Order: sequence, then structure tokens, then C-alpha cells
Amino acid sequence: MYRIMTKYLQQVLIIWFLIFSTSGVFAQDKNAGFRSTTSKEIMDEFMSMRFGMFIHWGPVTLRGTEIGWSRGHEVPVSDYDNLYKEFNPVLFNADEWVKTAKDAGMKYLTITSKHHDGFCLWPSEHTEYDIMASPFKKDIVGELAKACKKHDIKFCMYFTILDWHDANYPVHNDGKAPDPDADMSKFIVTIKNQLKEVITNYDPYMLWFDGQWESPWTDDMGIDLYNYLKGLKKDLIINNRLGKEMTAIHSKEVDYRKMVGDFDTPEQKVGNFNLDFPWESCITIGTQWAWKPNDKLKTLQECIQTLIKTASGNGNLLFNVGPMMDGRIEQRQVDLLKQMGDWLKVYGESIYGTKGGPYMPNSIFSSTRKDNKVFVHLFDASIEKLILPAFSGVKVLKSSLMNGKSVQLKETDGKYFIKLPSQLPDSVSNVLVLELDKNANGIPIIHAESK
Ligand code: FHN
Repeated sequence: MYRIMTKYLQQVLIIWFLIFSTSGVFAQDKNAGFRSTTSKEIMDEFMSMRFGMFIHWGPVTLRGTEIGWSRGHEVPVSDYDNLYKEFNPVLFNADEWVKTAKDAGMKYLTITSKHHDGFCLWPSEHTEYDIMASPFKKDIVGELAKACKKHDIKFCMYFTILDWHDANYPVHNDGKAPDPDADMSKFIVTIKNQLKEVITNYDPYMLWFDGQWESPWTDDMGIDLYNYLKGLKKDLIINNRLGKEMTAIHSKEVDYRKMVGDFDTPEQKVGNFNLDFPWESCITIGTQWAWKPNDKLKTLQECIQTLIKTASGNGNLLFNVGPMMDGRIEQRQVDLLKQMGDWLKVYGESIYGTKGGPYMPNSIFSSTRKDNKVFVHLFDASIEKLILPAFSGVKVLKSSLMNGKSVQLKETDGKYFIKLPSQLPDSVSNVLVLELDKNANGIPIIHAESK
């Protein structure tokens, strides 16, 4: 009898496994070999910062065209690849850049240490094509790392894993087929050596990779590089552009199980609301990543409300500036960032260290929350009333505008009827604070119509 039972049991187990393994319940993730090893504590700290400075800079500023992309297009390769010989940003002052970031209310700074044109803004032992070959001959990355440490700003580095200048990388953004004489394994040795060099010399808080969409790069290379880097620095934060799965290039929903990295990186758009996986939107203050003469900059309201909308979606904003060829960030951009910082001095509690929700964002308002407060961000100063679904099992003890004035709130039939002052105080963006009798983070997500 016993033998018949075990035989039967074996058959059931085999059928059970076949059903589940084909139904995808146990389907191996595409990157079964990848697992993010960055702790939740580290990621929570990063995500609590909400706001960082992105800097795209290099010899290409001498032409005012897009970094990397204009090589061999708006700027002939022979011209582009010799710009470094003229690159002498004598007005570069790392402390000034970092103070500009700090005055903007930014908590971290990410510099394009090496973009797709392959030029390195630090003295590298693994290439001649670096800042020491220019008349400037100063370690830009090193000076920024030092200034960030001095001003308590987290120092981060952008690093491209494609390199249209390096002969060992098979693709050169010239529309031609990959170069058969290129040697990808040698290229990977070079970038591993350079990454070891910058981690050792500058101790970056986060590495922001880019350029994984081209054919020579594979997810396996990304997984190998991620594990190599984590072997060098256990607490290093690494974005998701070591792998092919991301939103920045594809406008589809991201399958987080397939990502290689610690956070998602939507680009030039506010990312989708997501409480489960960290994300950071990278967005330009103008229209071009690198400096562009007379570029059209975003208005202050667009800048502030972009930050609000990323925080309301539970994400960070990496906001990009393009310094000029002489090393200064143009005054227009500095002024805009300072005004963002002034707004954050009043309303920063509704951004830093918050979670997105509980109200899903819409065209009239969005929301963030922290401890026993829900912050309702009102995008239009002319709004006079708001009707919101009430939080179940929660009491609103106080409702007021963030800079003080109390606001009438009546709860009837599961709704809050809120009467706002005729003219809201802030011309850029206003914040209504609902103080609750319990922690707001437990409130389930609520879809509220924008009326
Ligand atoms: O090609 C780059 C581009 O130049 C810029 O660096 C952005 C910033 O995220 N990333 C790539 C485009 O997705």
C-alpha cells in the first residue's frame, strides 16, 4: 500500500510542477542571475532625498551642441574629437556648483564623468582621452567629489557603458554595422578598470549608468558589472541602465523583475506612481542635456511642479543643468534653481522624506504624506473648493494651508468638502495639510476625480 502511495504522490508532484512551471508562476525571471543587493535602508535614505542635480558637461560645450549625439552629426568627428585641445573652463569652481545645488534644495549631485563621446573628466590611467590632455589639466571629478563632501551633498557619477570614441567598442553612432575589428572584452576590461579607479579615488554614493540599449551590450554583461561593482563597494547604489529593461527608452510599463539595478530611470517625464520599486526621473531644466546657447528653460512653476509630481508618484527628480564652456552655470539656470530652493524652504516638509499618495495624482492636485500628515499639492492658485474621498477609519484633526491659514473642512457621506481662501498665497504651487489622528502611510491608495 505504502509503495502505491509514494508512486501516486510522485506523479502528483510531477504534474503539479509541470502545471506551475509552464503557467509562469515559477517562471524564471529573464535575469534569474540578477538580484539587487543594495539594502532597503540605503534605498530608503536615497529616496528620502527626492531631489538631485544632474550635470551634463564636456568639451562639446565649445560647440553648444548635444553631448555625444552631435559627434559626427552637427559636429564632424574630426572636429568633435579635438575639442578637448581647446577645453579650458578657467571659471570652473566646484564649490560654486555644489552651493548652487545646495541652494536649490538638492541633496545629491550626478556629473557626467564620461559620456558617449568617451572623454573622461578625471585623470584616468586607462586612457589618454581625459581632462589632463586638455589645457585645463585639473581633476574636475575629484574637485566636485571634494566639494560635495564639504557641503554635505551626496556625490554621484554618470558613466556611459557605450563609447563611440573607443575603437574597442563596436558601434560609433555613424549608422554603420558594428566594427568586426572591435574587441568588446577589451572594452569591458577598460571600463572595469576605470570604474575601479573612480570608486577608489572618489567614493561615489551612486553610479548612474547609461547607454545599455545598443547591440554590443547584454544583460549578462550588466549583471556581471553590477556584481563586480558591489564587490568593490557594497553600499554603492546603481541605477537600472546596466540592463536592457527600462522606461527611459521604451514608453512601456517596466517589468521590474527583469531590471538590472536598484532603481528605475524614466527620462524627460514624471515616472508612473509606484510604491513598490524606487524610481528617479531625469529631466532637463532646458531642452538639451549639455549647454545650449539661448536654450528655452522651463518656467519656475514647471520646475517646482515637476518636482512635486515626481515626489507625489513616490519618485526622485534628477534635474539637469548644462554648464557653459568657461565653467560657469549660466545665471538664468542658477536663478531658477535658487527660486526652487526658496520654495522648498517653505514647503520642503511636503517633499523630503515623504511617500507618494494616498490620493493618486491628477491635473488639479497630487499628494504626498509623512507621519500623521497628508500634503495635498494644489497646482492652480485660483482653485476655491475641493471635494475629496475621506480616509476610512481616520480623523482629520486639522486642515490648513502649509504657510499657516486654517481651511474649512467638512466630512459628509464619506467625502471631505474643503473650502479654500479666495486667492491661495503662493503663485507657484500651494500645499494643503491634513493632520490626522494616525500615521498616514497606512492609508490605501485613493483615486479621486479632479474636480
Ligand atoms: O543618450 C543619453 C543622453 O545624452 C542623456 O545623457 C540622457 C540622460 O539620461 N540619457 C541618454 C538618453 O536616454
